[in-house]
Amino acid sequence: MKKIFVTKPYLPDRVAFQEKIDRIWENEHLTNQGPLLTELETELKSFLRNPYFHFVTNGTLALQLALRAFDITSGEVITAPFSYVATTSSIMWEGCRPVFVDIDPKTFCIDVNKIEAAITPQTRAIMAVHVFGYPCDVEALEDIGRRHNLKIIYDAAHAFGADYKGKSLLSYGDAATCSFHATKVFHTIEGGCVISHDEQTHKKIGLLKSFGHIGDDHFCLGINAKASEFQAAMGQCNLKDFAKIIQDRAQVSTWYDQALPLEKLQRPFHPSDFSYNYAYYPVVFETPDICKQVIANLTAENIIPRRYFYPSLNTLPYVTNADPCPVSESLAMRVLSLPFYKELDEASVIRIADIIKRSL
Ligand code: T4K
Repeated sequence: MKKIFVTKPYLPDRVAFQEKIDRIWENEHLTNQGPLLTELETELKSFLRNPYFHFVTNGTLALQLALRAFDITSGEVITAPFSYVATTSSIMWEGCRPVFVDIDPKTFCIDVNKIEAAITPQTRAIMAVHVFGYPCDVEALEDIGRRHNLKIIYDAAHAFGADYKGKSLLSYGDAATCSFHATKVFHTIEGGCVISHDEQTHKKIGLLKSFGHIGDDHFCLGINAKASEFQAAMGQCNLKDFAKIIQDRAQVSTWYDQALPLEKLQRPFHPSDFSYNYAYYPVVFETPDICKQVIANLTAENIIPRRYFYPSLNTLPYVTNADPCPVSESLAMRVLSLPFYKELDEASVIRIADIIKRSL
């Protein structure tokens, strides 16, 4: 039987994609802000209702650029331990120390009530994560940032297409980043973006992502985070199909809701005035042993879920002097992201749910 993985990248209509590729052949412009990428950026600015948008080559460099945009290359950055490793690694790669603040047991996002106790004279920013595409407490974070003069940077890698209180989740904070990796709801094979809110920061990110120069004029230290026309071609096709992708993912989510014994599982908190993008379908089991049993039983039937997110990042082997984060550490031992993608059919969802029911 064919394996069912945690996700399957969306592939657009091949003829539509070929037409975009033909344009690349005609233009003979492969990268360095080509015409297809410029068009895609315009479409994404309009989709996200924000003109201060930069497409970059992945969601990790996006995080690094967001820190650099505010000259944060030393000191402490307060962050959430329950996320993909890139949230922490980007902070460390930029020469800062991650300071972990535990998560809220309901939302799985950073616990805003514990942040202020972690602020020191060395704190430069707060990098919070809209984990699985669900919102952090953005109002409380904005208030803390304002009162302590700290930049709020959101790792919104999972949040493309999620709206909270009438606007995109990507429009909160001093800056927000997203990933357009092949495994994401909207993807460009590899890709990502940085969103800011003023002309000066936007211009700075533009320089930083492109070696710090425009033609012969060199302004600052930069890096290469530029994207190719092939990424843009995939992005243009996928953005056109995005509404349908979300609609189909919502259907798969409903099938899971109906088939799973939800009274025995925990799911992330869904606040009011929030429109979800169906980025992931995580479930939390009562104990680590049950979780391990479910993984074993699914794997035995060629179904490969993923432990998004394990381990809790404060326990990474190269992180030193991190405080314990009991809520995150416990969640990381009990959480599983179930297979979840547009083409997953109802019969497969029922089969997965039956295996889980048997394991419980
Ligand atoms: N911040 C957060 C909160 C993030 O979650 C991420 C990335 C980032 C920052 C950094 O963004 P990027 O720099 O990646 O743009 C995957 C993704 O590679 C990663 O982008 C994502 N988060 C993370 C949550 O998941 P892995 O190591 O789990 O991927 P992998 O290769 O094991 O793929 C998962 C499954 O998907 C495979 O078992 C099979 C299927 N698959 C995958 C690919 C790539 C396919 O069927 N075809 C494919 O082409 O990290």
